[in-house]
Amino acid sequence: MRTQVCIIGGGPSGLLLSQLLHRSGIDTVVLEARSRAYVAGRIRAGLLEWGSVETLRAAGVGARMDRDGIPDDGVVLASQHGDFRIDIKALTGKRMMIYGQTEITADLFSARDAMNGVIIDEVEGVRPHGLDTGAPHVTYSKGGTSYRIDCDWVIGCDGYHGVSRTCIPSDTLKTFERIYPFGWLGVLSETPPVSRKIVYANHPRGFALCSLRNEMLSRYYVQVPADDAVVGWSDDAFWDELRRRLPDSLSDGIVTGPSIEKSIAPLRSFVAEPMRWGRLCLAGDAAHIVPPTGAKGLNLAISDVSYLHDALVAHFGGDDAGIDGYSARALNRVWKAIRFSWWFTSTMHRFPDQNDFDQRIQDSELAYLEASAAAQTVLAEQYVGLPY
Ligand code: FAS
Ligand code: PHB
Repeated sequence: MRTQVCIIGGGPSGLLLSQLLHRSGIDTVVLEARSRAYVAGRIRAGLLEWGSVETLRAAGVGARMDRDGIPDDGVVLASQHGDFRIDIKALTGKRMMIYGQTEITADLFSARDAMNGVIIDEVEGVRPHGLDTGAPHVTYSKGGTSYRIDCDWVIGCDGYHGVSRTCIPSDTLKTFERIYPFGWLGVLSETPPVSRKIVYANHPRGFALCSLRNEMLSRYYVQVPADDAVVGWSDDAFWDELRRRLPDSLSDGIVTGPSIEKSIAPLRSFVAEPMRWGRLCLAGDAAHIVPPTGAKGLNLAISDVSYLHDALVAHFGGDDAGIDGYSARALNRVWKAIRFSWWFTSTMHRFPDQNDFDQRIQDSELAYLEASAAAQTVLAEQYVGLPY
């Protein structure tokens, strides 16, 4: 088989890149290790920057998002000393969109099918070759048969545990990492959300987050120790802990119900440089991971894909400036989101070795944010997403 762009990984990054390139007349093949049902069933992100909204619309997959998504103009920060709202739209002129990653994946699968996009799932042993030549190829197997795809470019959209990043020589690849000593226990429940606003809560017992997917689908998180196990958390224990960490004005309004999804996600900050080596480019979680505090993971994947789409269209038109500048351009935006997510995580979470001084520092950071339009603008422009 031959194609112009072979994409390893059929999550949001790979599917969106395939969709954008196909609409621009560029041939792609997506290789995905898991089944379509598995990929479609993954419950992850829920909050889109405005740049992501515009990119999804440009890809022709914005209709359901515009119909079912919930535009979000602000964010609430809470602590033991009360809560306050930051008006993102008033400060930046832009808004966020609450729309689950699961829905985005479904929209992308539908669009790919409508265009007869080539997605080969449940593949094994994917291996890129000849990345340092002008004629790379990718081998893989499926159902016991081996295959080869000759291509012009290989794009690693295969997430943190994928194969692509390992193809960059160790004397070229540099990684940066911060592992946080806690995780997020997340619950999805078919209950009315306690607030139509997303609420981030700092509490001496630990961080909590109130989010939603729609009027009858709530998404909540509480910080838990890094070695905690979801089996130790009954639904009642979760609801009790969530209430303890929220101001009374919110905790009194929590409507509980059975969890339809309950899982613990570890938190880390991670960046791999460069995001290009020869005819290989990395995008999304294959290149970077952020703690979900700033809701940047999926949004960074989308900006990487937007840059790559523009660069590859120009490349196939004879102009290599975009692809030659892709890694530096993507990393410039990635590192600003990494910093913001690190700052927000450090401000809102309880660290195991934290003392009273540290709690006072967090309290004063929130008090300054509450009182300062300048401080709120700094948070708002990063939260809604820096320009592409
Ligand atoms: P993905 O990991 O989504 O997709 C990579 C794909 O590549 C997978 O389908 C995998 O099966 C496939 N693959 C891997 N190795 C392969 C191989 N060798 N061959 C072929 N295919 C291979 N982000 C937010 O913004 N907000 C959140 O609240 C949030 N919560 C998260 C919770 C969890 C538990 C996790 C893990 C992530 C969360 N994220 C969140 C981040 C998440 O949404 C990612 O940023 C997003 O899925 C990135 O998409 P991809 O880059 O496509 O990577
Ligand atoms: C979510 O709705 O899942 C969500 C919202 C905001 C975050 C992280 C996750 O910062």
